[in-house]
Amino acid sequence: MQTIKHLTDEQLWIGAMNVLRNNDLGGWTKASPALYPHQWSWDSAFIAIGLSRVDPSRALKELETLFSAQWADGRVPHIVFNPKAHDYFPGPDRWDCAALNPDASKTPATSGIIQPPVHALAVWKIFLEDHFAKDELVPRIKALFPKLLAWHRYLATQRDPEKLGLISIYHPWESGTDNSPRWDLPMSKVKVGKVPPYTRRDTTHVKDASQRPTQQEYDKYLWLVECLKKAHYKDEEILQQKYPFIIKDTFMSAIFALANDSLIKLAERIDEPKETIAEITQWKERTTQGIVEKCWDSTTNLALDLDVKHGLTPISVSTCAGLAPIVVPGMQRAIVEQSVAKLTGPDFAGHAGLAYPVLISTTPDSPGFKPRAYWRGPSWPVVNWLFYECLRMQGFNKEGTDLRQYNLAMLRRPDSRFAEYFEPFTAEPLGSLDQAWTAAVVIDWLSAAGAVKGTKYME
Ligand code: 2M8
Repeated sequence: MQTIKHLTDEQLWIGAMNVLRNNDLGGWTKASPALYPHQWSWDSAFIAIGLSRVDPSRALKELETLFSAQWADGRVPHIVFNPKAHDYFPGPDRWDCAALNPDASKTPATSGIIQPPVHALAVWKIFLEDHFAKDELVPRIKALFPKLLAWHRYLATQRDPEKLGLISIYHPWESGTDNSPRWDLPMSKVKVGKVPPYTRRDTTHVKDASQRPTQQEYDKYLWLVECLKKAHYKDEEILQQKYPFIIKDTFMSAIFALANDSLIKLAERIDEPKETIAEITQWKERTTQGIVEKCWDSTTNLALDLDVKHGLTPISVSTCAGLAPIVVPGMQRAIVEQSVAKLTGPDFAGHAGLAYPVLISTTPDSPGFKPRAYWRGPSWPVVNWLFYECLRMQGFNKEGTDLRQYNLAMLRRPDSRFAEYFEPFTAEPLGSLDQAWTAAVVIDWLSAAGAVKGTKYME
């Protein structure tokens, strides 16, 4: 039997640093070398978390660059386009945001939708790293704070007009878990109209099409973009029109609660007014309540998304998003315990036959599971990182540390190459290699484990 020679901590560290350096375009980082040549919103937040361990100033710059493309209404677009990259579809012309919405960023051009708000957590991490140094970044953090606040206010108001504490999304791309079975039922109700012709670019980079969404799914994604354009990317118009896909996203909402917790801690440390802290606290508490009262399903022990277009019907699927309560600070203890049991149990990380006991995106026994397909089964190291972080936040140190060590073991295989996602039963690397956020979480994990220290990010 051939034995695989795993990378040492040192080799893994050097590899991760090089992935980040090679994707670094000066002040911001592309999500991956070829498949994703632009700046993605939540990728940048995770990248900043990794960078905070080696260069907090550069980490902050990542977010300052992202927020320089924030819209006047507070939204942070899911993609900030790199004007030099033309090999991604849909690009800025297709989104056409600046022509359709006066609040949109003109330069740089952006998409018109959002992604989960991990940013305040990243800024909090940067603040802590900087604090151990000399608090040099505080003036820059103070300057960024109002932008973070405007982003959260956009989410709390425009994306939750019902004040349920739950964030509405208008497109599977907004969830970050694009092709998850979470969206199968609501997307099956979307009837595709006339989509202008287009050529996909993703399948030229990922040759095995089974790892990417199907053509039918892509047509629907593009149809929703046409519908958003028709509504000028305006929340009021989207809500008034017969816009076909609006979901209360439980995972996005949980991340919002976590980010509000970070924003409160940040606000306290940089002496923001009491009223600001009270406002953010209200958002955080409302979300916690919303998830418990509306999303938690005690039959399956999962938090479910709700279909707004169909009377807030819970969407019953078994995906990692259902473990959202673990992400919510101050969540009821019994619900956290049940969610942790679910995460470590036979449906997810404890499933028989997994190559490594890590968190997979969809449970193998559920409809819609596909072990190689995008968000339908494979494991994402970056999602594992989020749950690792939150397990520890909830006091489940052993479970969190185990998750970190098993992920690192998988990523130490020489062929892992910081892939975007991994087949659960074979640990085959899938999607893009050299994915920036995978490298970033490796840097954070190795730092947390005390494994490697002291390399400079850039000379
Ligand atoms: C994937 O999404 C983009 C669209 O936004 C794509 O497939 O083209 C998702 O995994 C998303 O969560 C991620 O932010 C993005 C870049 O890594 O890729």
